[in-house]
Amino acid sequence: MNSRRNFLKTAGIASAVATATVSRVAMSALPEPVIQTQPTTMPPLVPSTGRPYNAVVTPNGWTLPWRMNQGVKEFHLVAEPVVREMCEGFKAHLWGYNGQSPGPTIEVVEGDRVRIFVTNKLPEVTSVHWHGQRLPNGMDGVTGLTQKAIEPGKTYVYEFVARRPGTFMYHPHADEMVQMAMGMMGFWVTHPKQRHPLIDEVDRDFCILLNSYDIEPGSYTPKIMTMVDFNLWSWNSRVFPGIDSFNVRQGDTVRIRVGNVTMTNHPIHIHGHEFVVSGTDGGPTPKASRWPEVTVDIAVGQMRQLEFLADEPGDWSFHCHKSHHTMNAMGHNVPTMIGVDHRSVVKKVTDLIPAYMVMGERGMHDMTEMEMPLPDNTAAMMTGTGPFGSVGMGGMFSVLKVRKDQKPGDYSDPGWYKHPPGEVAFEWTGALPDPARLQAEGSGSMPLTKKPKQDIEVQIRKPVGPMNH
Ligand SMILES: [Cu+2]
Repeated sequence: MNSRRNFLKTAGIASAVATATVSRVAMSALPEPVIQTQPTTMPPLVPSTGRPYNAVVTPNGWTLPWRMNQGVKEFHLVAEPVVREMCEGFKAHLWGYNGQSPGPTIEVVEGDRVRIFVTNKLPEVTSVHWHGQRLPNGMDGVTGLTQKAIEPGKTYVYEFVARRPGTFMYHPHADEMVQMAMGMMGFWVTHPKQRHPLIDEVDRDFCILLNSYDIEPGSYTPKIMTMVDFNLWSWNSRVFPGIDSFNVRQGDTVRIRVGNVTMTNHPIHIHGHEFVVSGTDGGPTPKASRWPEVTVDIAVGQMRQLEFLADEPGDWSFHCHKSHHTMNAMGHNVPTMIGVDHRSVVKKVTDLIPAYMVMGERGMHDMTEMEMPLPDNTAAMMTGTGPFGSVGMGGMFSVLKVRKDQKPGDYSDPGWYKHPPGEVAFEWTGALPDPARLQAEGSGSMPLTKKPKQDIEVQIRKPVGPMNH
């Protein structure tokens, strides 16, 4: 979580790195590519040319600057290997654009003529597909079908008019399984050119791409042949506690644009507020089709706009509701040990292996507090420390911070919420009466024809196999 001062510092680094990465001479006719390698959330890029709009924020990401060339907005994307810090102490060797995965967010206005130069610095061919856009067929970016593959070292030019306002993304349409598993994707927002009956102006506008990786603890590069068993569930290629909080002012209207570039669905859930789905990658939704939700399931390849009024102050969890998607890398084939009394076994084992440690006999929360030796490059499985102790989370988890005194346009982290007296759950210290149980509990719908000789009790055992589906 970062301050505005950090934004400015990293902005300086960005332009210094840019000139070093791609030779200025080699690309004199092209817009100079801007490179950003820091995982800091950059402030909204307020447009200095072209039509005005309320710029978006990409948590732990940034927006790509452009240059105006005779009325055309020119961008330069560089597809290249990148090192992405997924959270503190954990770096992944990915492929991305302009120094990062995901690539920079591209923001334009409905009706803009857009020219995008794409330079391929990957070791294999690529292309860029502009997911959801209305455009001439030959600009659709499908290798072999609508264009030649962009060979390593080559630059291609895409040009089209951003015809439809809304929420879009870009990604390769060449060796897709590998290139998306390696982190190649980015956000695209087309703002409406004038007041739109179905697109409200909002005070805060966020963009997140849901992505997933399979990186063995201690290693750096994703396993590209993985199709379902991913072990890292990320937002903008970051995992909790590496995902910045969503900081808003009480009374702000908030839009969170979400795109799913993983191989499974994600029920995205917010605490303390109800939202509506105001748009998809197909455009804004008709008002009559919007109903209140606190969770929306986002399928593979889909984009959704969540919109709400942030009127409840506090630190509100915002996360994927698949509980194994709010955990980081771990081994899966571990039997459940809840309820197993290890005391007699432990004595015997520690006589042989003094460092032996029992895991999970009272659940897994203990894992969040113990200091376990981890391999050199990995993320703790369940972690993050809040004002009341360990949060015990990882992966697709962040916090919506709603504050009365957050200034308009200020996206910096306000720190932890200070709860008013009497508004925090507290420990009951009085006597605990015996529970009054219903006598009728547990009767079946039909009588058994033959009574079993003895009662059977089972223990729930989870997980029993790979669990990352
Ligand atoms: Cu999920």
